[in-house]
Amino acid sequence: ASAHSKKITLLPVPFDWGAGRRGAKDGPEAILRTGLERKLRLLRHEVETAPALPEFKPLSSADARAAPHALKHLDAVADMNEALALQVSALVGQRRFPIILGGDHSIAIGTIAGLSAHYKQLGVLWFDAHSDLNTADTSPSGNLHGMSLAVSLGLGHDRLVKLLGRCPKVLPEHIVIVGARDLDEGEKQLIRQLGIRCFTMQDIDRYGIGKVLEEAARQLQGTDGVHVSFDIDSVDPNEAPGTGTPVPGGMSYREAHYAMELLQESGMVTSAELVEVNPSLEPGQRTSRLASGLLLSLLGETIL
Ligand code: EXY
Ligand code: MN
Ligand code: MN
Ligand code: MN
Repeated sequence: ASAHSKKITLLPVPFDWGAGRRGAKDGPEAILRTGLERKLRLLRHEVETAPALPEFKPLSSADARAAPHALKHLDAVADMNEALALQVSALVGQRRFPIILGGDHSIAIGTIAGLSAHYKQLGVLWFDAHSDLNTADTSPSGNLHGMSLAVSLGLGHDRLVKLLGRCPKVLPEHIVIVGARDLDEGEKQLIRQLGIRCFTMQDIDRYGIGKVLEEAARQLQGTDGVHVSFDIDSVDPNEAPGTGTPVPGGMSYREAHYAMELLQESGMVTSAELVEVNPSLEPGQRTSRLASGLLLSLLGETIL
């Protein structure tokens, strides 16, 4: 094995009750079908695919019809994330490099909770068209996948922010958002108020993705681990049509790949998750292939 070879565990999380529409629970299977495990082995990593997290479902459809300002499917989201946090924490304890396959973006709550049990100064690189910084008070939808980053900052329902005890899981200055282009008013306020580093699509247009990643890395200096939370809707819908909340004007195929290649070169990344692939929303496999390819770039695949 080469100097950079990692002990990787692919952890499928078939969950989509944090999203407004169903289907992202089939993301992990679609991504794995691209041959991700085998291709990671070709990069000289030791790779295992863990059994999928059990499916957590709402007990009744009552909370599905909840008022706009309620937290939809809170019980299912909380139970799933507790199980996920324990698994992620165990993997890091075994010195494995976890790659969590979602699933909607509410799974970041559990992933980050699990990581924060080991990394006291965790850095989070959040690739997303959105910022997922809503709270019950600001959310226009009640969908918890739009609140996961806020929860990790300690803002949200008790059952979510206190997972595994420590709260908050991550500090505002250790978060960098990349690719944002659809922010709610309350999210914008929170970003300004907390001084969160947020590179919008305009920043990527202006400076280029390379410079943006350079700045992001500078911001995360002094962290003891860096988690890449990659929402596939950060990429343009032309390249990633199979996702539940597509927003025009996203990162190009190459911008996304180059970001992953730069992160690989930096050697700073200690875990990753890939979320919001919804295979039911496209006829082919374009989006799951893209997702798989991005993870491969992050883990060392090169063009030449
Ligand atoms: N900001 C909107 C909401 O909170 O409902 C949309 C959030 C979509 C979340 C996606 C997956 O990143
Ligand atoms: Mn997201
Ligand atoms: Mn998103
Ligand atoms: Mn610091």
